[in-house]
Amino acid sequence: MPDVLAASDDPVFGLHRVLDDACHATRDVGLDDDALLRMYRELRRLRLLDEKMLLVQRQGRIGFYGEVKGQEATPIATAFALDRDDWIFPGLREGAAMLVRGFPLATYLAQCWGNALDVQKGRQMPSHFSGRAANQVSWSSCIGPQVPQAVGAAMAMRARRAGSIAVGFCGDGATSEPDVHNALTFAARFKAPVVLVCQNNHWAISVPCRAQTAAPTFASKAVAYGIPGVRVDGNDALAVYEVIREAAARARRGDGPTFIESVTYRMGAHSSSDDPTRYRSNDEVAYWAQRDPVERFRRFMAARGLVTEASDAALLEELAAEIQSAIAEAERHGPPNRDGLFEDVYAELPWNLREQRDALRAAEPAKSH
Ligand SMILES: Cc1ncc(C[n+]2csc(CCOP(=O)(O)OP(=O)(O)O)c2C)c(N)n1
Ligand SMILES: [Mg+2]
Repeated sequence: MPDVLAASDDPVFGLHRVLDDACHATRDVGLDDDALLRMYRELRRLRLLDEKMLLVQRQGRIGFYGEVKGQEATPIATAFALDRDDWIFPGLREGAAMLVRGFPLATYLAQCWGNALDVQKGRQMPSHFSGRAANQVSWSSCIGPQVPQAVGAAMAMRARRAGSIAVGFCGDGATSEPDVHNALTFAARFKAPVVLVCQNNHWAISVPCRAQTAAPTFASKAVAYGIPGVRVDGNDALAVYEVIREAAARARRGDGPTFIESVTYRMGAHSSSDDPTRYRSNDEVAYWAQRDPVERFRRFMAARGLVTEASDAALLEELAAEIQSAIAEAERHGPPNRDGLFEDVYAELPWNLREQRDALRAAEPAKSH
């Protein structure tokens, strides 16, 4: 197998890296030790969170879960690279960006139960994390729409002179959807203050990324849209941080969008409903396990003297306790208020919905309030 993560300077055909093969940083990306430790903690937390939540799903306590395993660097480094007021439009695997912004873990996890603690009031499938308090919009389950949504939001913010930008994510599979093409055309033509990121994790469920396009790389598509494209090592959190920061600064300056291909690998299954052993080889998985983004960052931190075996063990213990208590808190809530079915669409309920709401209240008075 050719080395997919070999460093190269060409922006759209090469690969932008900061960590070298020995996991040393080839330059300073402007994060101090405190920020690096926080970034490491977030990477570790997300890896452990997935592990624990998958067990929760297997125990039948939630119906579905979408793991991020192997792709943690992109959502975490993106959140570090953005301003707090910027809007995030995640796809399936970037929802945890909002945790970096301090969104409470139990409330975040309650989304998977769709219960009374869930800010979405139980209206979404599990693993569709969002929160107005964190400026993060839920993805739509359909593949692709979050990209035009990010472009529209970015243009709206410019019209309001808000000074913020938007970041929209999609997968390699989503690039075959018309929504992504429409969004890129529009964003480029109107210089929308947006950053668009394609996480090329090499698979769209069981379809390999090479089956999605005849283009040699996803980043190279940017050339035809007339905007800069960057192909970055998505398993190198420092490289992702650097390119997102630069693209965000460009968008904020009014110079328009950037299309970023983050080259990574989905180490786990597509979701808790998938069995990847039916369509991909163990050799491929082993190749990428050697390039695990969390392990590479740990090695970088250890070489810098910021992480030791003892500090790592203590961190894992602390994170396990934090996650366990957040899961217990999330799970303890009852179902959402049934009246919520009629809220948040109409300022004033039309007569037919009023009738339905009243009928529901009359049928189950104890549960509807
Ligand atoms: C419009 C649409 N078509 C098909 C699906 C079914 N589906 C769900 S996830 C997925 C694969 C997405 O692959 P990719 O965009 O690479 O994202 P990844 O899951 O790899 O993060 C598909 C086909 C869907 N949700 N929406
Ligand atoms: Mg994919």
